[in-house]
Amino acid sequence: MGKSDRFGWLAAALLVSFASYSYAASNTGDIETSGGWIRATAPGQDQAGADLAITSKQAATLVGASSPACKAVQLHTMTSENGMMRMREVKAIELPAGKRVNLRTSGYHLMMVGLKAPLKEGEMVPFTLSIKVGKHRVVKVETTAEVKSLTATEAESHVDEHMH
Ligand SMILES: [Cu+2]
Repeated sequence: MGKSDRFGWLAAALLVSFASYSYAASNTGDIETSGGWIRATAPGQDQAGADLAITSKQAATLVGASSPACKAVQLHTMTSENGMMRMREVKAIELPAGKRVNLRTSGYHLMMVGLKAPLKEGEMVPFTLSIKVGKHRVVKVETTAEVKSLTATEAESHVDEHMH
């Protein structure tokens, strides 16, 4: 092994350890998502509400989302007004440190707007979440949501019944 080979090997080892260090420091490893699902859509349906659980080790804020399956993804909140479920867009959803936040049970959902194709049972839909950690940094977190059948028990929630 010549001198330059040895240097090359050392540089490679340093690069690997630097890469794993910067991954840990990016904090995306500190944010976990689970249980993403969307109800299958009927032909012609333009929108769909997706549910998801997010756990962040540090206090963070969900500030946006996108998906290649639709034109835009909005953060929606749901409230009951005179017995009617209504939803509106919000700019941010708080993710308290160490707490698993289930969007739907917290009164939120990801609203997919402008679906490019009907969502069919069994499909996995990719999402990119923009999560603000600390005051200035926004990390991108990749996740997926499974499309469940139109008759899925979980889908019999008010998510799809509320009005715009
Ligand atoms: Cu909505």
